[in-house]
Amino acid sequence: MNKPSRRALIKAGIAASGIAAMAEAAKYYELIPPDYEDVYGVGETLNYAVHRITSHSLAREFPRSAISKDPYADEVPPLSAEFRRLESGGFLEWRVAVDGLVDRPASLSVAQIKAFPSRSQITQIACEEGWSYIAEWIGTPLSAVLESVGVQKKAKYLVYFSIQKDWWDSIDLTDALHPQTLLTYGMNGGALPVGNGGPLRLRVPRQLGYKSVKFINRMTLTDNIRSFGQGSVSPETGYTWYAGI
Ligand SMILES: Nc1nc2c(c(=O)[nH]1)N[C@H]1C(S)=C(S)[C@@H](COP(=O)(O)O)O[C@H]1N2
Ligand SMILES: [Mo]
Repeated sequence: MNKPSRRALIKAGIAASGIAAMAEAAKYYELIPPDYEDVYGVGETLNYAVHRITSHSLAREFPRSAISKDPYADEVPPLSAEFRRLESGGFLEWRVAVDGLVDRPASLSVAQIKAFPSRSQITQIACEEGWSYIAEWIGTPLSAVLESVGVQKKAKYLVYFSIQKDWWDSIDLTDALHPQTLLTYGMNGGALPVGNGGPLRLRVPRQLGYKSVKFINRMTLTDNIRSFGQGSVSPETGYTWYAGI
């Protein structure tokens, strides 16, 4: 059977019976976020599905003159002795593992990440608690890294982890392959400061700040996001898994 076009389906759905049809469409296209079971599940599903079906937009990029003077480094709990050891070695030994549904699992150093094509962009990072700043982020499109390891067709989500215990998150492949999703190692012309997530931070400018996880040391591709709880630490504290802006 040919799938009806998503837009046609949604238009018909909205005309016919609104939310119920929309929810059916979301199910049909597997647009159910991993935190759908909590109190706000229906809302989360509709929000995510609508974003995915109707917009493939870019996050706003700003001129250099808009860069914030003082990029706010949100406080993180004291970092581990292992982190401090890697930091004192200039992060030469830092590795990011890329595994799961890939043809060639890899363990990449920061230098290897820097050998990919680099891109910089000036975007805003916004915290759900109300503050934000604009910075130039320098890194490599995550898509380049994913291409190099050969993401398997059945992969649907990227789950990414921080060296910081209990910090991790996930995004779907639409966002993982989005041209503005960068694995960053630089900020405002210099190295990415530790306070802002150095040596490696995943910048996901199409979503709220908490999806931009600092100190990335592992990324895994999966088709089974349910095996990762609600897909993120955020839903456990009441924030949505999909935090599109
Ligand atoms: N590893 C890690 N990543 C993290 C966090 C954190 O505590 N640990 N905080 C998140 C939240 S809630 C926000 S709003 C941004 C803050 O980014 P900033 O410190 O550059 O302002 O980082 C996100 N990434
Ligand atoms: Mo935040």
